[in-house]
Amino acid sequence: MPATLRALAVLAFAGFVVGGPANAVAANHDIIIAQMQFGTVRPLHVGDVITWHNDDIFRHSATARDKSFDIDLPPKSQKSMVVKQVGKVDFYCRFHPMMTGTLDVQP
Ligand SMILES: [Cu+2]
Repeated sequence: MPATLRALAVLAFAGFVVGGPANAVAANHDIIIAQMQFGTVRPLHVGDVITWHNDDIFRHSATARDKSFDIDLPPKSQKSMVVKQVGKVDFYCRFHPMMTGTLDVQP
């Protein structure tokens, strides 16, 4: 193909790589714990930050079944963590095992 077209193709490819999901800006996600339940968890990407908010008057935790994280949350506290692994991770509260949720992490 002509050199100019090839250059355009290379530029287009570079643009795709730079703008691709791997370089997406990390998003912040708030997961609210209230009335003994974990709130909505939106789809996540590696590098995103989750801030867990415990709005209850009880102590809770956000504990991964695969032990990849274990966040202790005293009443009316909040803590942040960076999402590091791809896949679905089920989590629960160590103090109230009926409280459960799932992180769905894309690359
Ligand atoms: Cu709890």
